Amino acid sequence: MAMRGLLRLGEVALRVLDMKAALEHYDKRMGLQVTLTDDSGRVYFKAWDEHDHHCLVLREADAPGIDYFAFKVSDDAVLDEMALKLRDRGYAVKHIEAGVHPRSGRRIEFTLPSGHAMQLYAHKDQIGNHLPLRNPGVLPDEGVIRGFRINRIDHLLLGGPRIDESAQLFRELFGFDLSERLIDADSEASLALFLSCSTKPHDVAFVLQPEPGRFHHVSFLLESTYDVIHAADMIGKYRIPVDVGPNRHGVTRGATIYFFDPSGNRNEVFSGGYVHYPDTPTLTWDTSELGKATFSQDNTPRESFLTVLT
Ligand code: M3P
Ligand code: FE
Repeated sequence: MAMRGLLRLGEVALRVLDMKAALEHYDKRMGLQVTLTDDSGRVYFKAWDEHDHHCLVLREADAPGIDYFAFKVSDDAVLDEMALKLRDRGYAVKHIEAGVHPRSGRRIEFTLPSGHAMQLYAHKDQIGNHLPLRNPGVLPDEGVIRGFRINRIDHLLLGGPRIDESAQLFRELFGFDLSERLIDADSEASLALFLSCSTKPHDVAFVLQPEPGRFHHVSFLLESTYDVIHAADMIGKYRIPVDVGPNRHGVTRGATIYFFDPSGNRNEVFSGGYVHYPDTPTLTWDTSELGKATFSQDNTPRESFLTVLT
């Protein structure tokens, strides 16, 4: 595939209040696999169909929320290229040596106008997706796909101010497309912006919030729409707090369910959505159809969905 530059969301680092409760949620219920617990007590997870060592890092702290997120890039040269371009635009760029983040090559880190720490890295150890690389077949051994049957990490939604500037950086520097946007029907101000570096409807999104560095949700891909119902059944069985029950987004057209981890961080599992290409026109929603944009099966906006962030 002719893909160079930023490839995908590769890692999200969240704070949790209690690691034991977090393990019950992310490992036992969601079915992510623990690949490492490091000396500092951080726990690293991957989804079954990912090759890289981890996609989620949890750290115990006094308040929930996001420490940083990281995109994987196609090759090492991209890191220097992007560091130069970021510096040209006035961003302070921190260089992180290989190995500081376990099983990872060197990284660069900078802070977005929305207040979020973002990292780029080109290398992370690949430990495999439980299938051989030669004649892989389609199903790993029994017991590997468990819990919510999550295939992989997919995207995240971040809350903060100056979302137009953050989106501009992704478009102009990182080559992302603005796939969709939600604007105020009167002022036309941006309320949410959806950005794609792939054929997915979004890889990252921003929602306008007064406070910088807020976390709305991290989302994981399921194989089928029925798997959303299966996840919802488990969420009910184990009394996991639900934010919004099974529905379909107008934005991105994904079938979705939102729920909270024991620390109040929002998670999403979803399936489907349209295919985005670089020549797909940007879609615009406005607040006169906020319900349809967010939850298209009942056209009803949810107060908590718009206001609860960590
Ligand atoms: C998603 C998604 C908003 C819609 C969010 C959509 C904030 O999270 O996965 O499609 O309106
Ligand atoms: Fe989402």
